[in-house]
Amino acid sequence: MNSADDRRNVRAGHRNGGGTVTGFVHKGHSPHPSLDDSLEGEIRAFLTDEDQLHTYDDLTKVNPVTPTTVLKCLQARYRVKVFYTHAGCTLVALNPFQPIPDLYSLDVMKEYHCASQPQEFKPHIFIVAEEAYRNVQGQLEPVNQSLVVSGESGAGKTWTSRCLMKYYATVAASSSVLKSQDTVERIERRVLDSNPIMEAFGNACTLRNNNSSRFGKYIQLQLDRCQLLVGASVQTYLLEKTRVACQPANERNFHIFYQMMKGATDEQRKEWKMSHDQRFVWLPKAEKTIEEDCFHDTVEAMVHLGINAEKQRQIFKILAGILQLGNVNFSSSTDESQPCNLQEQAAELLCVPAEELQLCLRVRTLKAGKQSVLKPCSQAECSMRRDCLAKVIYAQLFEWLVTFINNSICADKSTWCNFIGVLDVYGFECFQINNLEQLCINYANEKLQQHFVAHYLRAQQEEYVSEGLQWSFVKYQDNQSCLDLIEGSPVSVFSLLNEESRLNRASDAKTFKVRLEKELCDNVNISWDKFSKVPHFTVAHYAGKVNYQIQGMVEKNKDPVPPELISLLQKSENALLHQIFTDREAENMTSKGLSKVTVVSKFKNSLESLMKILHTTTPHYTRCIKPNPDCKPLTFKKEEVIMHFFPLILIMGCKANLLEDQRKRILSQCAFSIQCCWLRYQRRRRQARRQSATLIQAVVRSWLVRRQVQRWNRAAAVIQNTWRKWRALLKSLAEAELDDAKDLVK
Ligand code: AOV
Ligand code: MG
Repeated sequence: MNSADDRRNVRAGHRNGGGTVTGFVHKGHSPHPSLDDSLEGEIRAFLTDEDQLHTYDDLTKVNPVTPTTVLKCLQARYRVKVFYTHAGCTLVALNPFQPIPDLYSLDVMKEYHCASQPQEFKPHIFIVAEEAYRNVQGQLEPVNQSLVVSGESGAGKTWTSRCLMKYYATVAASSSVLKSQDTVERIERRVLDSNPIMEAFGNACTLRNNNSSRFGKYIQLQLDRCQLLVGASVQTYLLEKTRVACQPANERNFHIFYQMMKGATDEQRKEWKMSHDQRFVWLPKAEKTIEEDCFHDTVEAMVHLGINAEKQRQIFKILAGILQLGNVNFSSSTDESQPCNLQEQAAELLCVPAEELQLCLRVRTLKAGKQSVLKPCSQAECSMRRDCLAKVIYAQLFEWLVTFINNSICADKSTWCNFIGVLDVYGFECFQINNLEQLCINYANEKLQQHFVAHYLRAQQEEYVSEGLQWSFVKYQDNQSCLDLIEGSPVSVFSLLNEESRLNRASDAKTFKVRLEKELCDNVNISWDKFSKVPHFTVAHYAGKVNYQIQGMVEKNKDPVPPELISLLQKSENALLHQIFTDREAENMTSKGLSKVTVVSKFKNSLESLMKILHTTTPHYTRCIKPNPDCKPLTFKKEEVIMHFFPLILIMGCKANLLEDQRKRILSQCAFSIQCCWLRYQRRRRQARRQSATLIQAVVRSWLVRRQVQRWNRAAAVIQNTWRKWRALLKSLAEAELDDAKDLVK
């Protein structure tokens, strides 16, 4: 096409409102010629002035959008204490790691809520909140909304979720009150009070975050026809119950134990057998956190939610019993006086017969037909049974609490018609040793990333459709293949893990490893280091590669609970303990112990239900960023930010110093961006001129990619083609302008 044709097309596009876009990707394999050296100089003229970077409210508007400019922009904004920035349809929230006075005040809430165009205000989490709130009513019919908060550990997800809940509790406050046994409370208060309770029982101090959520949470805020908050319901995911009995080095147990230790009255201490100087094996002394001072707040929140004094007593006695259980150790010698004494104390607190507890921990019952054989356990087996008892009690207690909270805050279905969901799940995790918990967490993140990418691209597409444009784009390489590897059928990591768990072999780790290597050897997303001393497999996730240790994975997936332990707990005279092991939840526990549903099957099912809900709602994404690994106030470390921000930059279509497979994804994204820009060009000349910066940015991006991947002929062809068209267009635009000017003069 010559420049005159281009010019005509531009004008025709202007008149007709656009045309069909044909693919930009050159299909042939022609040798790629070198690009014009003057390009860099020309492009520079359009680049964003670095001094002005902090003024950019949207990262996609920075020119060019490269990791460097995006980082500089975020850093510049962070320096001037601006913590929120848009990134297209996503909000980026930088963690200040210090309270920012007035940023979340009532006045600020009102300002955003009452504004006719809140999106024109400075970026803020309240814009997202308000947009969802206005969307809920819908133009034709009400549409449920979901606010998805993502980011790595310590990035600020839980903080942001709390802000969102406070916002709705304020702007959608209703006059409805709920009456429980002892209290009459406004519903907003109760919904907010669910937070301190769940955080006390489900959060812990880790190396990455002093208040790290060790479970995922999706809370639905229920709104009535007048859009007033009338109730809420909470769904939780995969509590890290292993923490009760085993805390990683320099990390702590759940906050509630420390709160009890610090906040108990003398009377309570006596009842809980917890003296001031008492040492508990399961309460390692790591860095102190402010959360441990919150016992009073936790108890107050319990009262507000209707957990009466007697129930509280039962709860705390169970927790004290768990702590005592942790001090029980099993010597191999015949001297059993020390463990017995401690076991008695634990039994007393758990209100179970001491001899039976002793027997359950030390002797295994083997069923042989109708007969039972008793077999003494080894020292290691005894410890495992003790840990298992503590974990199952804590996990069931947590579940009971969540059910109680739901009963207390959930409105009758007839009183609400829409909801706004807030999702706060654990971020992507990659430690030195990763196990089943990390596999599940990262699998959840893969699912959410896929949802996010689809949403982001759909948003772009809708923009073009609304402008009356037909378009097509190079398919973005999504993470479906990684998801197939983890959860797909017939063969995947989960399916093999489940099969091995069902077969109950003695050498399950070994056979699981052999089967993984054999049956998934063709999958590009999984690899092995055959010479490694610790058997593991490596999964290439969207956010990077993670090594998963094979040892112990099958056992964790089975999560067996000896049936003797369940029967023991059912005999407890602690009414709550007795109830939680005999009521509805206990139905899942067969007479052989917990039912055979494996951990990954349960998690996969609950995640699928969550995804179903997300698919039926309008999503709003907030990406929280942790600006430094040490949680230091107002400190911005580029290396830290790029590492965790990368997946978002990737989807914004930038390039970085990446791994080979990630480069490919970028390339396809580049081609997509170029097409989008080209479309805009064709649509309207004036609009196209405004958008030229975006085109340049795409060209720069492509050019930079090309420099890195010279051997990719296709990339070079795309770039060259775009560049040629762009120059021709600029020329034609200049000529068109000249014509227009001449017309005007006439
Ligand atoms: P997370 O939920 O993303 O981590 P949090 O929400 O617990 O992270 O945030 C970590 C800490 O950062 C909080 O305890 C606050 O001290 C601080 N913080 C976060 N956001 C803000 C803010 N907007 N203003 C002031 N301080 C903030 V994890 O639960 O570990 O994935 O599993
Ligand atoms: Mg959290």
